[in-house]
Amino acid sequence: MASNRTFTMIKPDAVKAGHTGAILSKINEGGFRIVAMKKTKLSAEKAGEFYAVHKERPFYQELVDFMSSGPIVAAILEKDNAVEDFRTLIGATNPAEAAPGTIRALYATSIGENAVHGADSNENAAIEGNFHFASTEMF
Ligand code: 3AN
Repeated sequence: MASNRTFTMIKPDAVKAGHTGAILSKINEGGFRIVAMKKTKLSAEKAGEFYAVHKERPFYQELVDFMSSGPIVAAILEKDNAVEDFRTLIGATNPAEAAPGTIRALYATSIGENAVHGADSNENAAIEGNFHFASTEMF
């Protein structure tokens, strides 16, 4: 059965460009309920830990440097079929390939600086949510 929770981050590029409010509106209009949310900044060490699964990929260091370059907004979101529906709402990793109207089509500038993160499985959604939030911060 599909889990009803996913995990997202509004990435440093989108926060810096002032798109936080617009992206939260899209999330709201998409029918997601906010379970937990905070604005924070990842250290390079924390960003490296979060993206450890990509350690062997050529863009790993670039990704860690970018994700620790400025504040992000992290959130746990709730909706039926949350992981899949959220990935539909954000669009393809490469904004040039993202469907019109998706968050990445609207706000991402490149494949590396692509405005938002969305968990890719129920298992990772739970791991990533627990990485950023204590259970006492989830409502
Ligand atoms: P998604 O975030 O859509 O699940 P992944 O898991 O393939 O995409 O990649 C994780 C993150 O790594 C992306 N959100 C993006 O910021 C970065 N990334 C992916 N591919 C590249 C690339 N070719 N060059 C630079 N950064 C990349």
